[in-house]
Amino acid sequence: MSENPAIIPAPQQCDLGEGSAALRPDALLSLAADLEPWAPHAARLAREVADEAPSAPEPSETTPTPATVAAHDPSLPAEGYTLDLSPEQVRLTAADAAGAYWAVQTLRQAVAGGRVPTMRCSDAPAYPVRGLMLDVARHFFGVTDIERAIDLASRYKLNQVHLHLTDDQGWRLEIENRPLLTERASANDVDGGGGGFLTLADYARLQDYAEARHVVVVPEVDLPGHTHAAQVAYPEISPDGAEREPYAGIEVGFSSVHLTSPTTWEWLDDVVGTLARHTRGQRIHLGGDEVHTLGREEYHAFLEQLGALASTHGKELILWQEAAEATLPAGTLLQYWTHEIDASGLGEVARTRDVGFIASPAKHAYLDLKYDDDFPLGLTWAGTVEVRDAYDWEPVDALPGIPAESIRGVEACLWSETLRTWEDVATMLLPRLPAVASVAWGSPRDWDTFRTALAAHVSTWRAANLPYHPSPQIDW
Ligand code: TNX
Repeated sequence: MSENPAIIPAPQQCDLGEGSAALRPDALLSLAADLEPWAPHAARLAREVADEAPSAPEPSETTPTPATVAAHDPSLPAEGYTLDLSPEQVRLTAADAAGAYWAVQTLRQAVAGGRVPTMRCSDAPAYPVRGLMLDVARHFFGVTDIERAIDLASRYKLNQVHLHLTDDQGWRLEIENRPLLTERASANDVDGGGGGFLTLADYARLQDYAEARHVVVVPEVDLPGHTHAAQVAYPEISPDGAEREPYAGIEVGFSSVHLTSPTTWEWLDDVVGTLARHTRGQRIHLGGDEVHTLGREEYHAFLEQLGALASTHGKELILWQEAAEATLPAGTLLQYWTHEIDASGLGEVARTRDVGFIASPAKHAYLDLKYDDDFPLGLTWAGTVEVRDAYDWEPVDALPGIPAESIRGVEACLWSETLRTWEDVATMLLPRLPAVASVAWGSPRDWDTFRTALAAHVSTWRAANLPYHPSPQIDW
């Protein structure tokens, strides 16, 4: 047996054979040509891997070019693939274009020094929704940084990047008919700094970039709370109608829009309508978390009307777990994040309503929490999250009483109260994002194999200029 290749997330099944073979650029290019008609993004990635591969020996009589096959096989599970690598052949089959893309990501990781081990892998994700959330509201991160986050997500086979676009401190997306949101409510952040926002053209460009990596962008406008910035721009949607100054603190739960006024609902129609018209994916996230000023009934009535509005605009919803007991449109996904609010009713909701769950339990998946108490960045409200905490957990055990079949996904969340630069973001994501991605893929978990594989990934992070935290849990 050869040494385990450092593939993260670990494939469902990989059998290693004897020895290894040189993976020459010409083999990758021929694979790319086979992929082009049905998996063009995978073809592009294969060409990139060919460019990255160290120049291998010229083909000779003793080292023939391996035969390449890239075949579409719809009988495989969604996003699934098989890879069969040997000195004689590079054979890839995939259920769909996404599966082919993930297969090439695996191939890219398996190539060490231009050689691939002889191996046969058969792989598919356990969960259809595998996400990374980035908070661009507390501190703003623009197109370049978001593209970097998309890149990192797709390297680790995550297929969703969720952008938390609005919060008390700032509004970060242009909205049709509502110019004051970006004119008056975007130039602020947690430090009282300059903030920023995405134009709808930026948003389209980000979706192009994501699509080319088999990632869907899910935009979040947080409602009805976390809306102080929106009320700075449009005081008429607030409960008291009063003018407000920008907020630069990190308290939560104090703001809410006026829940029932026609003025609020006209504004909501512009906001939800813009999101729906400009988002290519099937889902938008409308928040629903931490509204400490509201009564239960008025909160539920608001969400029910909001759900109907999203349906009118043709989108399905994701909401934070607090929304669970409202009557929501069929197919809504609820995002579980904390055990600190009463979660005892969620199992019942899962069993009796047509909703699914995304697992983002803070103790494992909140990558804005500190690695340890002395870490300079991050929060500690749910404790600290070392690499192993992010790796060693199962969604069904972390979500109280929710049946396994209701769990549709796993998402890592990165809130940005304490994160100011891309370097801060990358340091929080690496090496914990690959850990949560392993849970999201449903990889067979083995801590020692994972630690060894992580250490082998450092060279690729260095090559991509990505800072990481040298956690003492890993032998770097
Ligand atoms: C909780 S998660 C929040 C955010 C904070 C985060 C910090 C959630 C739905 N609300 O507003 O930024 O904790 O970890």
